[in-house]
Amino acid sequence: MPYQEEFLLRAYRSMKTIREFEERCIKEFMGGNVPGFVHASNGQEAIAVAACIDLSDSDIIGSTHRGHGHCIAKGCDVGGMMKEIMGRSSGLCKGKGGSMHIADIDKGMLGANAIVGGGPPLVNGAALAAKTLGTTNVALSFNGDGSANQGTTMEAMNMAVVLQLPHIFIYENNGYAEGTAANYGLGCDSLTDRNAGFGMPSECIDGNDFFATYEAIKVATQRARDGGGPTSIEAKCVRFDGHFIGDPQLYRGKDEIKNARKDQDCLKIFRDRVIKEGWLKAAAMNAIDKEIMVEIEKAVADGLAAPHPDPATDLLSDVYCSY
Ligand SMILES: Cc1ncc(C[n+]2csc(CCOP(=O)(O)OP(=O)(O)O)c2C)c(N)n1
Ligand SMILES: [Mg+2]
Repeated sequence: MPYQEEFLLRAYRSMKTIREFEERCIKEFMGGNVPGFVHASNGQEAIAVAACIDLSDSDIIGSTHRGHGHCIAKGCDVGGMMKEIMGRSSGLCKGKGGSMHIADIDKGMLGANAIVGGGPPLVNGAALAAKTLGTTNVALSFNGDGSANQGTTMEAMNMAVVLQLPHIFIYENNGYAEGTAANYGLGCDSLTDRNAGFGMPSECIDGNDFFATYEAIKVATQRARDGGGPTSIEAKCVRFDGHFIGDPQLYRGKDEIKNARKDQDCLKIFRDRVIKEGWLKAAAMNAIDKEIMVEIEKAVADGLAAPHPDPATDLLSDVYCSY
């Protein structure tokens, strides 16, 4: 068996936790329990987990506006995240960040980022710190197909090549930037070829396939740890929900999502593969499913019961930080 059972169970647990977390966030948002905007990443779980599963807390990731899955895959506390999304003072960022600004430096989670293309320059900083300090740490940025067109993203790719930074640029190409299809918004046929033009190894893989994604990112991560510089990985994937929760999605084809949920569900694909290969038993995964449902139920109950920040004491704190 090419993978340890413990590794496969951990991968499944992480992906399934993201799926249930997102599906529950959608429900709670629709029920009026979540303020602000929420962008769910259900459908894209395999990429987050494949990218983060081998990382340590000293490896850094930078996320996007669609960042819940990246946080969970990097080890952020699910209860603390739910409280944060609900705007409670015991949330991971004291309820002041919400869905689009979750960060947990102790876990190497530099932050979600509401600025499209805002992440890669920050992640370059983390990668430069690793290189300057002579560690073997790596830094990964998650990017969308839409953010690929931002100047900040392209500047960051160029600088990562020039400085040979240990930065892996992961492009989650879910086919849309808000309501604009990637085949309209990208002025080239292949994001992978465009990124190779910056002078870094560049690969395109099926992001619905956990194993293909894991193997590609593993090679890129090892290259970065060995001083071989940055890599671009484009992972083709599917966004199961709208751009934001509540998006009517009138720009998507009839049955597009129904068909994607049937044929391109990374969790189903993972389950089918590990059962077919005889690597895991369905019963072991079903048991994990049950544990996750309990964990999510508790996260929601705790979140709803937790206090909001107190304007009298919390409004003006954390505005500046001291070094
Ligand atoms: C600098 C900037 N421009 C525009 C927006 C508005 N906006 C938020 S998400 C988004 C689309 C991003 O698409 P993509 O990078 O493909 O990520 P996805 O939503 O598909 O995960 C846009 C245009 C923004 N938040 N920041
Ligand atoms: Mg996109």
